[in-house]
Amino acid sequence: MKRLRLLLILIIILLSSCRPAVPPLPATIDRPWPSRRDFVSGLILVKFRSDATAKGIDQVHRSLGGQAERRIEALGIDVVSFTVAGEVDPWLATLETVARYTASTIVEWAEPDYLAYADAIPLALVPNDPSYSGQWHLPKISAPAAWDLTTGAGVIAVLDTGLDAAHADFAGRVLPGWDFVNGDANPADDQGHGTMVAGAAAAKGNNGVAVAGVCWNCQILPVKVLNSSGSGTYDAIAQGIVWAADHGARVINLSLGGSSSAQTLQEAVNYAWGKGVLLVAAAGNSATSTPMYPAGYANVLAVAASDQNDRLASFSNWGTGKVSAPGVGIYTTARGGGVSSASGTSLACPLVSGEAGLLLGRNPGLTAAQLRTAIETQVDPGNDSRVRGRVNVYKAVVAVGPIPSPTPSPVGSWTPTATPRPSATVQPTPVDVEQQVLVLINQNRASAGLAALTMEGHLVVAARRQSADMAANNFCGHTGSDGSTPGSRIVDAGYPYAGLGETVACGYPTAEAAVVAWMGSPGHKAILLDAGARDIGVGYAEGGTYGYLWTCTTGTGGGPVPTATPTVVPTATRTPVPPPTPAATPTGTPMATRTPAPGQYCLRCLKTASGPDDCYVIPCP
Ligand SMILES: [Ca+2]
Ligand SMILES: [Ca+2]
Repeated sequence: MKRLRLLLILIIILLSSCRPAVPPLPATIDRPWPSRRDFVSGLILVKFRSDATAKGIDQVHRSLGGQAERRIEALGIDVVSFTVAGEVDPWLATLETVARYTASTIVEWAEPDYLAYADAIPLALVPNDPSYSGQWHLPKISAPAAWDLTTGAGVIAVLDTGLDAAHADFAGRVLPGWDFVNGDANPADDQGHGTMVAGAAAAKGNNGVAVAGVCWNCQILPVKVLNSSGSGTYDAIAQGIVWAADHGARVINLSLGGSSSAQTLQEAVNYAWGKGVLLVAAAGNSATSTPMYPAGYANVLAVAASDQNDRLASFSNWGTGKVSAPGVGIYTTARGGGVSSASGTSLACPLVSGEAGLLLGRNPGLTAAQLRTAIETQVDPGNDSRVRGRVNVYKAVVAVGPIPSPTPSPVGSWTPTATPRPSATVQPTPVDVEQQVLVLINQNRASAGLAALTMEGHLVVAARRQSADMAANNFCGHTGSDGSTPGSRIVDAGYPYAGLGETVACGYPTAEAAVVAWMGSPGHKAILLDAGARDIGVGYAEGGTYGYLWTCTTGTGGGPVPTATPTVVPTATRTPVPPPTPAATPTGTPMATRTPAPGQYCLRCLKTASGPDDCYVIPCP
């Protein structure tokens, strides 16, 4: 018996030593893994480094048992399948495959392919009659007054279960779409959710049929990303977002959400936002302030649901930065014709997408950021402090103004205008773009419920020093050509050492592009959205092969060191701030901790997949 046991142990040892070598796991995983229900078994999403060769990628797939299924070309993300053996827990198999891919030197990152769900709660069908009288939500948001000024314009992409394009309330306004669930050109609705959502945004009004939407003249781009049971993969949603942005959408409606944040979804969102598309998403129906995705991303306008008394709907997610729109008992278009009624943030979301269409009808030149600002600021207070306020369509339409009609010149005095000057000669000055960065960062902070940062003269000196250094010496990073660090530059500038950190961006031609890039990167975003930050300095310079060099230096407030001689007078508008709060401990893998004099602070750099590391300045442990 004893011999048998020894033999068994020996066999086990031999089996163990025969296992193929597995690359080491990454040192840390910087976010909690989501619950098991939220992923697709046998699929993961992988981003290879841009310098990876086809041969290298093929070797990785072969050694790890993966197979490339398709590629989201614009994002450079591969959908990879792998076999899950019958006796293995599919979730653990997915985590292990993700970890093995992540450990490859030619992989930037890998993640599970998560699932998102439609956010509507269907109610009873109502008779197929013209039902405007039941549409309480339209007078509530002052849509009738807005229709006197415009009935809208522009393309709204509806990423959902598809669309019943034969419904009379969409006649003549449905563009050719795509079905990313079944891989065909017919995004027919096999569930009903998408048709309800599209009608809330854009059903034809005043046509004697069914219901009225908010934007009567918007074109609808149907993109099917949810299946017949109302769920969809992040990979399909990301493909749909990219496709819609590339096919003329000015607005993308996302009445869906998943509990997991994911790189693939975020990169798709940033791609569309970077192309000037407004993304509007349902906040979720979980009655929590915990974000759902894509609603939780900085570049997405999240919409909560309110009721007839402007209170938050019982099911609605909330957040102080979010707008609300009616989402209880909403009459809208039904699959197969006629009218249906439903509740959910899925119904609140398209009212805001329709609002964006009305704003575009009033002023087609509005940027996505301008649309968002008008929608978020032109709200009524509502009756619930858990959200920013309930949208008011009329106020927003008035706020964006009529299109200025050109003043006719008297015929006799008309002279040919000079050749337009190249845009380079009318570039904003560095001070202008530095201010733009501040405004954009503060918009992102407001969306996250955080206090605005104040431009601080000493930090401006530190930030401009780094941007000028990068421009003059043609590099992109945190260590200056003179050996200075973010921390030493803050101290040199005379700011008391309660500094937080520095972000740099290289090669982004506009303030908006630089801020979008920062917000799309978890490390940079964490610095700029740090709850403990009070002050900021922004520096901008041009030069070198990068062309455009941006630096933001943040501090916890407290103003200049009393003994130092400031080289720049702090701005007059600066208001007193509370005593500095301790800097948040950054997450990630500490790669190096240096302790520069005078020893009050430490620089902690986090390894990034490509480019310079993210560095934070923290109080020394
Ligand atoms: Ca189809
Ligand atoms: Ca109608």
